[in-house]
Amino acid sequence: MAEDKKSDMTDAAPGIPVEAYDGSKIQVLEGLEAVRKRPAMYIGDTFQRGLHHCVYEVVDNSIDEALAGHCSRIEVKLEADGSVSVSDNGRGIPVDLHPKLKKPAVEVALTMLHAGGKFDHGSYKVSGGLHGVGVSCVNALSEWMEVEVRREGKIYRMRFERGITTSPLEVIGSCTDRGTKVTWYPDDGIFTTTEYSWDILAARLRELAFLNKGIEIVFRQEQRDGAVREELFRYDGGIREFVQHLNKNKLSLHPEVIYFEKEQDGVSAEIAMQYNDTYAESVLTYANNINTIEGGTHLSGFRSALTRVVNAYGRANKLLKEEDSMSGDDIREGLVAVVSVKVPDPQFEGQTKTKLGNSEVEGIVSSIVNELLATFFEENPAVARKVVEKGVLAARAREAARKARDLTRRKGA
Ligand code: 0RA
Repeated sequence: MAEDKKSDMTDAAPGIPVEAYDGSKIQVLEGLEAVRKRPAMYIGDTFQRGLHHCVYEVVDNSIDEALAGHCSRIEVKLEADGSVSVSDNGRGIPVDLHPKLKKPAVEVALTMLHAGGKFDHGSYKVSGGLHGVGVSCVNALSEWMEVEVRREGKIYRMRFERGITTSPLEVIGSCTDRGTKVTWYPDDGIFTTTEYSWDILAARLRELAFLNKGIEIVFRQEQRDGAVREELFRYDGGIREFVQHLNKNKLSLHPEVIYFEKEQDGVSAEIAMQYNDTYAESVLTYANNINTIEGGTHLSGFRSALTRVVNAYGRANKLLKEEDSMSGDDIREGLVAVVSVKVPDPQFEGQTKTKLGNSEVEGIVSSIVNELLATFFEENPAVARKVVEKGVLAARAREAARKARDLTRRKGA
């Protein structure tokens, strides 16, 4: 019986040594086996996407440390040997022994599935990644991984191969700073490519910097010839600057970006918007730093409140004729907006799991937009007037098009 179990594991997870194990070892091996057997279940796929997804997964942990207020700088580095590292100046992953497992907390976090964050009571993970699988999955899918923790004056280090501890936690030096550095080399027996794309990673790191204002994210590549490529992302204006970036090659209708943020019932919402002179709508939505391309409750809450507030302002200020009525589509012509919410327990639905399902979020976002967009309009009447005028023009154009269509059809009959 025991023999069967052993051979099962070696078959399923090649490269994992079989030895005598205790309870937590079995748990680790079973976790590793599951991840290495069906990696796509955990990271989406084993192609370029999945490879890059692993970087996001590790970066998310540092983003969480930053969102908890303990870290201001994150560095992502493509090393000359093909490995990648993510370091931060946070508190450092705890190294004290887990009372039940009798292992350092950092080892638990990096080797046990779904262990991430569990030892940090009182704060919830905000980012969590699209799949939210944690660093232990990335570890399982890496030829090797090393972690360096700087805490309480000491530098700690440990090493893993394909998710298995090969060098236990040791002190390798002293320091005066704090932080965590995770370095790994993806397993080429798992991934179809182990080469990172500068552009793909840079785009996501820039996006994360926009979504999390004030965090400094440095992206570096050390080339074989010693040359260094580096880009720094830091946006103190957050999604306000994101909207400016999206509008940079367009003519904007008003110079100032409309911006507001509020936390209500544990959900925080941040909204930035600016109209341009085109007719296209470009509303990007995020939930916990994930681009919800299928939309969801935050988007519907935003849309309904936007329609209501713009119509109400137009009527109250006599900018709308009795016969005029602006539809949501009219009001979103030429709109560039970013809607970013942070939700304690996000439910992702839809074909690609990029649709926010939490029903409570719709009412929260719509009430925030109702209140704060109305306030913004009262305080910035020149902007409000331009928004209403643009919507009225769109409504009239729509009405004229409908009439022309009807007329053409009647003539044809
Ligand atoms: C839980 C508790 C503490 C730190 C972290 C998690 C932490 C995790 C990661 C992952 C990447 N970088 C990180 N930085 C910190 C600290 C608890 C304490 O010091 O009191």
